[in-house]
Amino acid sequence: MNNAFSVTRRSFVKGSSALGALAVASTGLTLPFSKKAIAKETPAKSDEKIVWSSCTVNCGSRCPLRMHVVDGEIKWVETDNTGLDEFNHSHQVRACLRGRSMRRRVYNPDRLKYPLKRVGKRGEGKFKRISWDEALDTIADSLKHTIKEYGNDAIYLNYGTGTLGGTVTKSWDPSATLVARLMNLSGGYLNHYGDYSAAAIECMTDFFYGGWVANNSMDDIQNSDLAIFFGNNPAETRMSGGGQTHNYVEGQQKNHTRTIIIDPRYTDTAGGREDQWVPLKHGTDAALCAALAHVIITENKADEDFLNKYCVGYDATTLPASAPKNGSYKDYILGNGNDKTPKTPEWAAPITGIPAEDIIKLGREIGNANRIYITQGWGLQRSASGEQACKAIGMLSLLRGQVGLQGGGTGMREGDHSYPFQRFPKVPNPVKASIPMFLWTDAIYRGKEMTDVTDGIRGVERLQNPIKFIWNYAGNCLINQHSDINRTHKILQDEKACEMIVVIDNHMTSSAKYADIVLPDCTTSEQSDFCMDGAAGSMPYFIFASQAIKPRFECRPIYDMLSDLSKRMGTEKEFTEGRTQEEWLQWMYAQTVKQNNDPDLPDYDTMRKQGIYKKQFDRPYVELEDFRKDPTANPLPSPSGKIEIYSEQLAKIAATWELDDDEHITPIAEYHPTFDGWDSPKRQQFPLQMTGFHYKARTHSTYGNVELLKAAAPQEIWINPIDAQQRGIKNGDLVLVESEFGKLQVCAKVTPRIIPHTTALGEGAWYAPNRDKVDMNGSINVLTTARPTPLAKANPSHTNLVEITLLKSMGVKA
Ligand SMILES: Nc1nc2c(c(=O)[nH]1)N[C@H]1C(S)=C(S)[C@@H](COP(=O)(O)OP(=O)(O)OC[C@H]3O[C@@H](n4cnc5c(=O)[nH]c(N)nc54)[C@H](O)[C@@H]3O)O[C@H]1N2
Ligand SMILES: Nc1nc2c(c(=O)[nH]1)N[C@H]1C(S)=C(S)[C@@H](COP(=O)(O)OP(=O)(O)OC[C@H]3O[C@@H](n4cnc5c(=O)[nH]c(N)nc54)[C@H](O)[C@@H]3O)O[C@H]1N2
Ligand code: SF4
Ligand SMILES: [Mo]
Repeated sequence: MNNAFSVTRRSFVKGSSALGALAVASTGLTLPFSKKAIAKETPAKSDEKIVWSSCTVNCGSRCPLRMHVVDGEIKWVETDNTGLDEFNHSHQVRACLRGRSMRRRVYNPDRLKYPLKRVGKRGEGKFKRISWDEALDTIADSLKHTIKEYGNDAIYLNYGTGTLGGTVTKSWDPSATLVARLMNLSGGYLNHYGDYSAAAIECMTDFFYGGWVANNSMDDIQNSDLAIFFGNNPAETRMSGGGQTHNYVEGQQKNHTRTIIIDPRYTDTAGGREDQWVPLKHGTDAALCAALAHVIITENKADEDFLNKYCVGYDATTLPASAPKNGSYKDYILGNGNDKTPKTPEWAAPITGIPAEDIIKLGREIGNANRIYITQGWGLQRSASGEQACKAIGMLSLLRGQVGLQGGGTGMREGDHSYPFQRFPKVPNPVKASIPMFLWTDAIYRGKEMTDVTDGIRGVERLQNPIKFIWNYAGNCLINQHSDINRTHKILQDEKACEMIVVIDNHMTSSAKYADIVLPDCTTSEQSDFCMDGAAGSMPYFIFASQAIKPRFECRPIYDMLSDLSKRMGTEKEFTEGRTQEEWLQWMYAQTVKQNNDPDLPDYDTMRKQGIYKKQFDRPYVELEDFRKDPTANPLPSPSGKIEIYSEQLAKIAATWELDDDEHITPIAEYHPTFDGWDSPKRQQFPLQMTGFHYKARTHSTYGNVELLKAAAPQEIWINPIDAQQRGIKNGDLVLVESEFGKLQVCAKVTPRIIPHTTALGEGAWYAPNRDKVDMNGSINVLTTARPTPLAKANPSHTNLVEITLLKSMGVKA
């Protein structure tokens, strides 16, 4: 049996905590028993059946779970035990501790049991049980009323990623959900663009590359001589044995690739495997990259042939005619631009907190390496200067001509090989208007004021209606996951503003407490679905998750409940096309078999028994390989067909949008101080920067109610010993964390793993306010700002200023 508690040859790594070591155990590394033993099916007892299921939450991975079911109840949970389990050779897709605790989520006391109608105020959590008929009638009436009184653009599908890994049950992106299918058959709904994950980088790459651009897959690190991780922490954010963390650990070891981690925190990805940790102040990557570029350019290491052939705007040679004469990237770096400031290492040192000599050394390493795998996570772009930071990092890969090469890459976030799978067919949305996803609360109270140039509205110049009806399927962004909880609370209190909120979830979350109607959904264990979309490197796969147990209480699958609702909306025939959920699965699989013409694909029944299908590619994925080979035959979708180091479109936006003085949209990547940044005057009152991070204890808020996981990886705020000592705080003490927007209580983790004057708190803890609105659980969004970033209008969730004070000494030794 392979379980997460096996000791691995890396479980001794320094600096990694218990769950970090266990995460490594789940990466499919060689375990101290023979391969044969691993591949063997764990024998089921006679009264027990083993059913393949899946974990479908949004952790960027996707893991199969083998449910051991006795008398209709899940007794324990195992994971993938198939394949050869070798690096880049059909390795095992082993679940992390969260997935392995699925039983504790399915049988959690917080489970929603019946449809509910709110009887108290929004947020109070007072409900009465109602019948399914009453719930669906109420929703149908409200939908019809909203469409008639206001129009379809007053109906909003809030962001929700709780089950994005499903196919029928897919909760993200919104247009791929069954809720969208239902609404589009009745006239549509208000769209949103961007997402809480990566809105800034998505928006910036549209102008940089002409559309989304990823990177080589992480196993390509085996072909690089230098790997640089800018705020990318796969040991915590890609914990499945199926993908990136496995690829990182194995690939790095195979080639002994020199690895540098750039992060304000010493992460689990560092965890003793790194060659160098370069700690920097949050929000200063663009300054660091400018100084690295200065070293590379002045020491003649820039690949000018590449820059001139594949890009526009590096220097005067390819600068668009509309640009100012001194407007190129090279001019900016060397100090010939309007700011007349050369971006020397000495300039960047006080901004970043990194000594100039370290910047010079790193610049030379990048300048001298042949193949460089530069990768960035999304934490640094979930910041007030997110758009600039992600482009600035991308510039390093361009300067060294790494795009489209094996062992090189784009400098963006890792990509994957993929396996085509037929999804549930979409119905087009007749509504064209689209808001930035982060501005949905604004669209409730000032919808009609929002225009293209003030708020990035797309599809129309101005919104015609405020949001009146919210669908919230498999999401906790109504409250927990959206910034500035106290502000959202106030906006949702007004029942005349947003008139109806429907939440479809498995658990009584803080968002569910704000619903007018709550619909109890089945978990993945209670229905069948195809599951996929995990970051899988060179081995894409899909999972046939079969129903393991009957739906609990009165829970119903989303397909069933919305089919019933479609009857009330008069669209049942179009919604179901006459198929049951099982028949849709058969249909999608038949289409997939037809499209792929892959002799290895088994028939439907065999696939169900087999549980997982893996496709092994023979080499790591290379992003933009065709463009690199022939940029004329394979141009990019950008206006010039090339990589736009200088973007004329951005120059135009900068000239036409309404922006505040501290907001900067620039045609090339530049560093500018930002609101709530390291040099903000607000630091007089709130002297500590606070970044968030995605935490191994949970996937956002999901699994946040599993006591075992809370004990294994407690919620705590990281604080450097220097800052702790100044405040009389010792490791384990209970502290009060306060920002301009709210207060919370949490225990302190006093550790040199975070730089001085910066603190860090894992996002996703369940919001639990006391009477004074002080959150008692360490739920970060009582502290964050609802102010969006300038260009993408994205969530700057990691840019915060706080003060921390001691509440209670716990007498725990450091
Ligand atoms: N401060 C701060 N805030 C952040 C972030 C941050 O870094 N800092 N990160 C942001 C990011 S990147 C993201 S993606 C969002 C994530 O925000 P969400 O998409 O809201 O993610 P979760 O909190 O996991 O909420 C998922 C919900 O789906 C429910 N769920 C799970 N499985 C099922 C199912 O099968 N059916 C149904 N109906 N429900 C199900 C869960 O119970 C949970 O309530 O948070 C964002 N918020
Ligand atoms: N266990 C777990 N895994 C997850 C999730 C989860 O909730 N839990 N969520 C999933 C989702 S939806 C997403 S979008 C991804 C998120 O993936 P990411 O956005 O990459 O994850 P974060 O932890 O927010 O940020 C990554 C790192 O950036 C660092 N960082 C913060 N500010 C800066 C900065 O200014 N510069 C630099 N260089 N580094 C900085 C943080 O300390 C952190 O270590 O993770 C996915 N995986
Ligand atoms: S949370 Fe992610 S890594 Fe963990 S089991 Fe689920 S899909 Fe796999
Ligand atoms: Mo995300």
